[in-house]
Amino acid sequence: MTLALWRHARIASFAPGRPWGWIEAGALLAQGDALRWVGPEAELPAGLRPEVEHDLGGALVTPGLIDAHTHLVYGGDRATEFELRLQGASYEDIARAGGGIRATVAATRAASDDELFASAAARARALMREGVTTIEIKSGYGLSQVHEARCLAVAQRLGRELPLTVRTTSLAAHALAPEYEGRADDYIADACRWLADQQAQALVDAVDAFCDTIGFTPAQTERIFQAAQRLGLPVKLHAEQLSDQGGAALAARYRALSCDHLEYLSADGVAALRAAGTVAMLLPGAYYFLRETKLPPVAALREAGVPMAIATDHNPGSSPCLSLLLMLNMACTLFRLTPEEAWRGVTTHAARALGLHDRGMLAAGQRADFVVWDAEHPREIAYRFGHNPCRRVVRGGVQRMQS
Ligand code: DI6
Ligand code: FE
Repeated sequence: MTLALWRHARIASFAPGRPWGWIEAGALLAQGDALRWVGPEAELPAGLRPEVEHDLGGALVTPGLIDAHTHLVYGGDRATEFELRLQGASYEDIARAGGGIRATVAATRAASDDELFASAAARARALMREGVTTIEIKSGYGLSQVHEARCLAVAQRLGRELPLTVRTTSLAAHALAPEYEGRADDYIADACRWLADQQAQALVDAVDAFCDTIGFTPAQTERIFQAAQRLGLPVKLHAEQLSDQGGAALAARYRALSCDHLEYLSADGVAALRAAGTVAMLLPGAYYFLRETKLPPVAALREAGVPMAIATDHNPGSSPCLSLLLMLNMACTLFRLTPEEAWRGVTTHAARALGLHDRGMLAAGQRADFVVWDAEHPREIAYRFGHNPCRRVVRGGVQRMQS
């Protein structure tokens, strides 16, 4: 396997031990798709003879970014709903009137596999242009056995056809399918059966649900978690987004990888996440776009040492956002994370939220996924917004220029 050296770099490795995992005058040595060595260039082991050498001219290098919560595969858009909300209708009003998620379900079911793939690929490419190398994609706009499986398969096809790692999450318990009106418990029973099928077809890496007044109850959510547990699949949860349902504590009992949104998270919820080692996934795009006013309890999460991740939550209804870099800035301005916390949120903590141990920092043994930036320091990238200083992306040791 080729040994390739990237030298003359300033590296924010996010490896533990130093702020930012900072390495001044650093170098990275990759063998195949993994990092063999990362450190100060002056300490490069003498015995290693790279076959390829890249001089980065003192540029900043960070791990490849990880967008660990997206709903990227869907048909249509919800621009009309945006107009209605601007005229005063609430997100919940629209959902209860049969719009919202259900409108996207109709458009998704009507789209062909190729149409779903083409629209999702365009969105994925937008994220990748900013240095995203790993992405989680949820189903949840099919809401039937066939359409949920189709959306998961489209997500996996993105991972095969684009230079991107895709992790899929089954979110059949996103909204009640129209065919099941008034029969939410029957829907949950069927969704649990579909999960076994998705697992048998190797379509799914994790299981999620929307536990809220316009979603599913904690009891229904728990039935989904039990089905996931029987199949050996890890869980995560859209929890405490619009109200406090005790969802985070429930998910923590099932050792959830992450609990996501969390604006209405209680002190007990914080303690439960901490005890379970669950990641708190903060989604400033949805907070902003729904003009939410209740902030997630960031100070309490920080105090408790709960790892915080940041993602786009890209979806057509509450966060039609295709910029993880903008989320870095919003995590700081809206949620008061420090720039370093926000960066850990799209690297190390995002990896943990996906149960991935081979990425999220730059160190020997990790995947050679990294980004070369036109910036001196990552804090600058959190500070600017509407600006993309991504210069090159190296994924699995293979370098790609940015277009
Ligand atoms: N919470 C959200 O913010 C998204 N899903 C969820 O459970 C919104 C999905 C949509 O409005 O289409
Ligand atoms: Fe979401």
